[in-house]
Amino acid sequence: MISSTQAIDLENTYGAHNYHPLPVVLEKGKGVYVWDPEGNRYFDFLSAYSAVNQGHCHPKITQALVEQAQTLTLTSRAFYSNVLGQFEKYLSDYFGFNKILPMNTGAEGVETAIKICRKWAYEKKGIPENEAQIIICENNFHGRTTTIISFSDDSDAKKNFGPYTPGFIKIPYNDIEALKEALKQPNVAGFLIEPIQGEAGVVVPDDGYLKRAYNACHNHNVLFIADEVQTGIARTGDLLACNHEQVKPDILILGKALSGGAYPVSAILADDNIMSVIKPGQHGSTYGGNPLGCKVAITALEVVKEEQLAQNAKVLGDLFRTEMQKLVDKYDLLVKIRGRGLLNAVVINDTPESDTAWRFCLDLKENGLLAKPTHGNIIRFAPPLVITKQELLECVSIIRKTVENFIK
Ligand code: IF1
Repeated sequence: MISSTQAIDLENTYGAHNYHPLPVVLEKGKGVYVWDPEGNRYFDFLSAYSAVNQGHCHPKITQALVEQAQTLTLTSRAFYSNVLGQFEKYLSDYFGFNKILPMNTGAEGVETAIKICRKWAYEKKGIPENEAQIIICENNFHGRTTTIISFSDDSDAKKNFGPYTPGFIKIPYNDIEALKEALKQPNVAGFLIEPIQGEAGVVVPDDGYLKRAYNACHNHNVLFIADEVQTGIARTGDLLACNHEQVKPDILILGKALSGGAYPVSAILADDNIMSVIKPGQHGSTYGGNPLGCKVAITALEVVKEEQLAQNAKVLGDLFRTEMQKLVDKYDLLVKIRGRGLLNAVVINDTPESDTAWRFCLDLKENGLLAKPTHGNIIRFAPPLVITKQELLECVSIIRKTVENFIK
């Protein structure tokens, strides 16, 4: 066993410095809790950016992983497997789409959706080849591949990674008139959107925005593509964030908690009229649809239903925002609490350039709760959806204590 200091030194010495983690080392996880090598226990209020909705090391998911790992892990798609079709049917019935295309990471899912949208535009909509445009939103986060950062407006994610992929039209988020204006442009193929913007700081659009955006897209024969990598799998108090407005996206992108944080699995879901544009040999990946990931994902989704995680996220999310609003009203350090279900964020009363939110997270860590700022002065609060009311109220007490003792 190595100490926290040793673990940090090793990462700093041998790892690329592509992150600036909070100074805490995690060695063990169970449910809503994680422990460092020294045995200190923390509430995990990040859930690996909503990949661990089912809680750390869920016994049912772990058992499925172990059993399949001792049976067959990877076949490639050169052959069929006995598990992939069952996974595809399970997701088809679970989410209500005819077809599933399995990948591994969320970014691969987004890239796959972009490719399918473009191919559909050329072969079904009749847009001239290489002219397809996809509308995206300011302050988006869809992953870190070269095409995806090509339409990012985060200079850290984008600078010096050019030349960039063309074919994207940027509009403000939550602005239906801007979308309608962009839809008048020629060759628009799709609209790629996060139903709630996660990295931007848990930005929830106005009620009705998703439905109006969906209708506007369909009035122009443009695909509505929902990136639910972070908002999906019960995180926002419904199975999908799009469900809050009864919107069924033309292409749905899932990842993260699709496999409960045990193994990378992502998937793109669409109906036959769209997915049929993909023919053999036109897309795929070595691990996409592997039996191990499929078995883990089926089990992770079973847990969501069996433990009613969406319902729990809705009830405890409302309670969390109610309790946090009391702190916002009482302490000027906290400006606003916002979110849906158990995807929430608090805005700290300082500039995005300040280190106030960072220092507040350091104090939260000392008090036994792990969270991290998204941009500058916004702290995301997203515990595993298995959290109990008692545990949630204990976390509110930790946040309250931290605010009371915080020296700005
Ligand atoms: C990191 C952010 C969150 C996502 C949405 C696609 C992806 C993500 C809506 C790509 C991934 C992760 C990436 C991770 C941190 C985290 C993150 F801070 F980067 F922006 F959650 F907000 N669509 N988000 O949120 O999925 O390829 O990572 O599996 O890069 O540090 P991925």
